[in-house]
Amino acid sequence: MIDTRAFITALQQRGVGLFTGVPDSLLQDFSAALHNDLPAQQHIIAANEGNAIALAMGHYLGTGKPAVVYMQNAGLGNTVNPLTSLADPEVYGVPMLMVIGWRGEPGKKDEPQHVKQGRITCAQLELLDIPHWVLDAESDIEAILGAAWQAMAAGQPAALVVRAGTFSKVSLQAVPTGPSALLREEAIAALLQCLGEHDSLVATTGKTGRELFELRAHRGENQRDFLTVGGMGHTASLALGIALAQPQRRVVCLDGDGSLLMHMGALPVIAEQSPKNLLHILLNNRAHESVGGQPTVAGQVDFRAVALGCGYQGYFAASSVEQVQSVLADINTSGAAGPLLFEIHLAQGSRPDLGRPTRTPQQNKQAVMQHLGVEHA
Ligand SMILES: Cc1ncc(C[n+]2csc(CCOP(=O)(O)OP(=O)(O)O)c2C)c(N)n1
Repeated sequence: MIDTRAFITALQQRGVGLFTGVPDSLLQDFSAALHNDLPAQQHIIAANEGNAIALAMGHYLGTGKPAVVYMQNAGLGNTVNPLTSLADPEVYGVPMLMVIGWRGEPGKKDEPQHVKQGRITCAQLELLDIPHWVLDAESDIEAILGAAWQAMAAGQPAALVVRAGTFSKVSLQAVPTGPSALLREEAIAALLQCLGEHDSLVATTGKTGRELFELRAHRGENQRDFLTVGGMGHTASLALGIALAQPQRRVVCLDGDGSLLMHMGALPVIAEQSPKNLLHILLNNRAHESVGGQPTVAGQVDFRAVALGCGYQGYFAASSVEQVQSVLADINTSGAAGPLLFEIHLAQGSRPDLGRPTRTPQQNKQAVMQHLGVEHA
């Protein structure tokens, strides 16, 4: 196993003064050590992986030193444009070291949304002409970093593809919490009590969908909610698509703060389309709870101002089961026209025995389309 702190020190000794990225469960020890040990200006959790590449470029322009950009391989897609159109040696030629968590590595069991991405990760890096090395518990860090730095000296990004179980355990030190004691699962359970049979639910990537799946089963109800198992940050746009296609039906988007921040540009577009039937619920625990609890910047964002400033028709907030139910009851009786943002302030936390959806994504799609009354083409 690689000592996580020793690895970070080795990077710092090579001149790395900025670590930026989006957290990943496979890299959670690495990001926990960065969070615990580094001053805030040396470790910046970006809203999405493409932003992190750009931040690393700016850092290089200002210091002449490569930054480290970490991510789950699911985030590689978000980086492709700034990599090919900016950092690439055929454009500006900017060195940086990408540290990529390898979910769905071939031969290892993983969830459906990770299988293809895991299979193509190294081939994607080859296609991008990014020199890369696989890092695992047995790797010789000095040799690999030496080779990576040599490659970067030519003015280009390099990457480490990190296998599960590579880094030694580091526990994340307490992150700032909000005033709410409500847990996400309690909030979703309260919502389910107030939503109607015809409402269409779209849940964001991570534990939200997993909890919703189990709560539906627990209530003895048919699975009908779109779980958005991948594509973090796109939940609200997906919900917009359904809402516009089925204006007679209420569409309820269960979003996360990390997810909403990742592609926040969706908000004014949703507002501009003004779907009266869209209820956008922000489950705000101020963290990437599903992958280890690393903080987001959501605690310092005034989402009321954001939503209304983008053109949403209304904003509501709650931080207890009673408030969730009374807000929903008000929305139900008033028939307030959307798009509405309903922010639920949460504490961090989830059940250790939380399961995973037992239906495949294809089965999920079919169940959703059946609920929406759409013939499956
Ligand atoms: C593009 C992309 N980057 C990163 C991930 C890894 N990931 C899965 S869930 C998650 C956290 C989501 O945070 P948030 O939306 O706040 O929901 P929470 O987990 O707190 O409920 C992350 C970072 C991913 N699936 N896709």
